[in-house]
Parts: sequence; C-alpha cells; structure tokens
Amino acid sequence: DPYADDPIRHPALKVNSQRPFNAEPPPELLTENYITPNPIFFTRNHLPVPNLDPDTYRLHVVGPPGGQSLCLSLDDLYQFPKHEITVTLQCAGNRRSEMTRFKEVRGLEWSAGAISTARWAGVRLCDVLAQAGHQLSETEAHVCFEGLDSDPTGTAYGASIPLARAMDPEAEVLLAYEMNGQPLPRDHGFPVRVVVPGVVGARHVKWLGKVSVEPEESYSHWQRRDYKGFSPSVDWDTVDFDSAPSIQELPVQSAITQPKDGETVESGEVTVKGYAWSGGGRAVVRVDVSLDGGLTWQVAELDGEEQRARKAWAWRLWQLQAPVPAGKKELNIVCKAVDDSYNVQPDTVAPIWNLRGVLSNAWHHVHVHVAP
Ligand code: MTE
Ligand code: MO
Repeated sequence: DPYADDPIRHPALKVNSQRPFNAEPPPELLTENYITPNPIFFTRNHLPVPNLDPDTYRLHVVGPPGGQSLCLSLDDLYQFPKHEITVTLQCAGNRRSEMTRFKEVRGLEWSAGAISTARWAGVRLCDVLAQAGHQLSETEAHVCFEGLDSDPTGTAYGASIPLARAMDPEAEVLLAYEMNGQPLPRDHGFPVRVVVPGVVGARHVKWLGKVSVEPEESYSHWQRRDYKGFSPSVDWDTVDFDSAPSIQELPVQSAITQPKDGETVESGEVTVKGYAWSGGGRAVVRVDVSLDGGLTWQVAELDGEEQRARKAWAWRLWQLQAPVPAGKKELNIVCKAVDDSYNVQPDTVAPIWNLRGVLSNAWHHVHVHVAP
C-alpha cells in the first residue's frame, strides 16, 4: 500500500477520499478562525504523501544557459530574506458538489470547504530565480514546478505559472517552509511548497523538488489535461483540453458556513456567517445576503484583516444578524460577494456548469427551518 506511510489526520475533517487523502473542514469550524489551524486546513492530495528527510532534502533550480543551476538545502534557503504573508488557498473544485447536483461531473465531491487561510513564511521565488541568473527578458516563459510525490510509474505532480508573475516582487510568490509559524505539516508539503497568492490551489506545488524556466507551460497532466474551464456544451467526447487556458487567477467566491443546510434556527433573530474571497489580489468590497432566496438583500459586515489594494491575498470573513421575517417557516438564505473590479457571482449553476466541475461560484444557498 503506497499510502501506508501517510500522516495521521484530524478526526473533524470530512473525508472525500482516503487514498489519496482529500478532506475539508466542516463549515462551522472553517470560519471559526480567520487563520485556519493547520490540523483542519483542507487537504488535496493526488498521490501518496512523500516522507522527506529535512537533512538530505535538496531543491533543484535549473539556471538559464550561461547561468548557474542551484542545489539548495534547507539551510541554503534560510539564507535568503524571509517573507511572511497571509494567503487563502482554494481548490478549483471547491463547491463542486453543487455542480454535481445540477448535472453529473467528474471529480471529488467537495462542499464549500476546499478553501483555507494560513500565514505562510519562506523565501521569494524571484530572489531564488535571480540567484540562478534568471531575468524577466524571457517574457513568454513559464516557471515549472515538480513535486517529490509520484505515481507508480514515477510521474511527479507538476504545474507552472507565467515567469512574469514569478519574477514580480509585488506578486509575492513564495517558496514556503512555514505555515502558521510551524514547519509545513507533511500533508501541506513538508519541507517546502510553492505559494502563489491569488492563484488556484493546483499551482501551489507541495514537496517541491525542482524549479525550471521553460518556453512552454508544464507538460504535467494537471497543467494541460485538467484544471481548465469549458462551456456547458462540452462533454467528455468533445472536450479539447488544448483549446482552453489553464486556470490561474480564480473568480470571486463566497459561501455561507452558518447556519448549516437543513438546520432549525430560532425565530426572532438569525446570525449568518461565511467567507468571501477573490483571485488575483482583488479585494472583497461587499457581501450581500438574502433570507428570501434573492428577492431582497442586506449588506453583511466584513470581519477579518483589512485587505491591501491589488494584494488582497486572503479572504474576509463576514456576518449578518437579521430579524427572521414574522410568520416564516423556512428561510432560503443566499450570499454573493462583489470584488473591487465589480465582478459578481453568477446567480445559478446552469450557465457555468462544466464537465470537470471547476470554478463553481454561483450564489450559495442554505435552506433552514424556523423553530415554531
Ligand atoms: N502539490 C503536489 N506535489 N501534489 C498534489 O497533489 N495538489 C494541488 C496543490 N499542490 C498537489 C500539490 C492542489 S490541486 C491543491 S488544491 C493544493 O495543493 C492543496 O493544498 P493543501 O493540501 O495544502 O490544501
Ligand atoms: Mo485543487
């Protein structure tokens, strides 16, 4: 069993797949803290978790022609300036189960918990690339990452981001060795992972073994044959993966974490809580909440850290306390967020449904009963 050596996990996690391990925190725990505690941070593994020795760990950075390839130990990495940033990581498949309910898709049945937030510390990718002699002159190039996890044929997890993002100090792409002040947990990439603020989880390569600059995107399955969006009209017989760009920055997203679907709430007043986030560093400017399925709306209060313009890498938590309309036996609670480009979430799944069930960001609904 290649998974026999996987780490022990927190019992509160809702497991979507045991081998490889995929799990999300339950909604009420997800937004209990602005920073997600490491043991309940959602986990998305495609392969067994490698067991790496920090003393012999090496990161290979391929230099440009005429430059210098680097073979960095953890101690070598610690010599670069240390940076710490708060970043929300979201899987492209977050909220996929809502797409499945509309029409079948292929993928793990994530609820709204394939998203979490941590303080990540490490070195800037641009500093490491510069040390190897890379420059931004290779304008159309991509930075390819390879994990040290691999399938039985020896194929490693891989992904890439444009070199322009990697070399931009303002984009703050990290090679992280700490998560919330601790060494990375094994499930989250020990000892080193990539953190690409504002970008889909799939590019945050864990157990990082190799970094190279290539004229083309990574040839990895997960870059070229997965994590792309398509029209609702495309099915598995007609899909042409080369026709769509790889997902990088994610669209605006929000979801309700309290109350839970199917719960009974007290008459009188209801407290609604959730999260909101947008990709590309776009800030959340507003969250609207409806108690009547979207007929009327109220503006929620935003909690959590203030966001920096163009560098809003982390989510906002939000809440609304509102009177329960008299005589109501049921509430259809809805939320939707607006980001600072005035991007909004689509009201239904139908127009954004896609065969892989990614980019699921329609208005989030929770149905509750009102206690008599
Ligand atoms: N990196 C490696 N090496 N192997 C993986 O399976 N999964 C990716 C990404 N990095 C993956 C990986 C995907 S799809 C996501 S959503 C994030 O890691 C999840 O990160 P987490 O498990 O720390 O939440
Ligand atoms: Mo993912």
